[in-house]
Amino acid sequence: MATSTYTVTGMTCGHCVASVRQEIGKIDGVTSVDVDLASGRVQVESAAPIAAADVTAAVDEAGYQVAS
Ligand SMILES: [Cu+2]
Repeated sequence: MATSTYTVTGMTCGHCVASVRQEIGKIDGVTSVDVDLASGRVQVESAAPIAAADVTAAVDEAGYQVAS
């Protein structure tokens, strides 16, 4: 089990949260995605460690950015 945390910018409502959750959830091995709208913190749990680039790409796909 691996957990990684990211900060996502640009989310403004529950719809944004749902989009981010859905895109990250498509990544192979992801078991849970926790998004805090107020802080932009996204916690990703996966069976094995996943590449940060995959999460960045998924967030990008949803229309938001991962803060570096
Ligand atoms: Cu929104």
